Amino acid sequence: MLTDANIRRAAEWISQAKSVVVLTGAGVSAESGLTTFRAPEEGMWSKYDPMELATIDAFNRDPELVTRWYHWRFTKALDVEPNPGHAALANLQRWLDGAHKRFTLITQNVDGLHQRAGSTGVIEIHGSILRWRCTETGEEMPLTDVSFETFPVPSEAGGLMRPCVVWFGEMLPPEAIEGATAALSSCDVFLSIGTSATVYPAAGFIEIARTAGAKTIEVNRDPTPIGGGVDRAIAGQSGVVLPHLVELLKQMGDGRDELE
Ligand code: BV8
Repeated sequence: MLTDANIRRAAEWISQAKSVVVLTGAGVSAESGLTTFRAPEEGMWSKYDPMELATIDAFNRDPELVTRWYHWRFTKALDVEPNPGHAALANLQRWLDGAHKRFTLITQNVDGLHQRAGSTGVIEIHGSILRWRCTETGEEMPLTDVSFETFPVPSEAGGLMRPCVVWFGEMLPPEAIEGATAALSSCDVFLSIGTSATVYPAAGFIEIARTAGAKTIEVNRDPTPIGGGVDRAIAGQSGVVLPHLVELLKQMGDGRDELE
């Protein structure tokens, strides 16, 4: 079906919604220049599979390698800028807030770009590479308080510093799961954006929304396992589709001036 018709339909559903939940994945940061989990990386990291590195086993086996990988990732994340897709989601939140509708952004991304674009109350279900913690005490601190003079980074308590991300095989933060589940269970529109919908439990979030009776929309560059089951599948880049969606909301809105 024509993408424009799909985007218009999605905008109509959002304008009539009382509660909107968005789940984003690495694809939303792709247009900022951060590679996704499944696109091959260039340079020295091209020979490594992120799915292998993002594990507690990899960290225990080679803490220097994994620490260097995260140092390289957060250095890139801090070097790039949020893209129009991030900005559109922050804009959408302002519009929905202005219309006294609920909006929840759940992200699998750990790069902090949603927050830098102005999104607030972001549920980081896989944590953040901008916070690190001691493996011994669990004490968390911002990246700025961690010294990367040596790899791996020793902690004061005699352990190592690790990023506050959820590795494969690790539990998601209970408060993130609670917040996400509460929002999903009471939403009437759910958007899955820039994710391959292959990592659980996030990939199962759409089922919670569907069970709650929500309209489901996917915005993704490539086909995914959930594309065949959503109410509207919009093929395209989030940095192009999302600003268009917000533009249509402006036209539908009753002169709300929350949209910049
Ligand atoms: C858990 C943080 C249970 C780190 C990440 C064995 C043991 C335990 C669990 C499991 C197991 N086997 C399987 C599991 C479950 C496992 C899982 O789901 N595995 C998958 C591979 C099958 N899940 C877990 O382990 C989770 N924990 O289950 O714990 C438990 C219970 C009790 C006790 C102990 C444990 C933890 C999962 C979290 C892992 N951490 N990240 C880091 O970032 O370094 S996941 C990682 O993948 C990232 O967060 C990433 O976001 C996420 C998903 O990937 P996507 O975001 O979707 O990115 P991807 O590259 O795949 O896709 C990008 C998409 O964007 C593509 O479709 C592309 O087409 C599209 N795109 C590209 N450009 C654009 C675009 N779209 C739009 N516009 C564009 N411009």
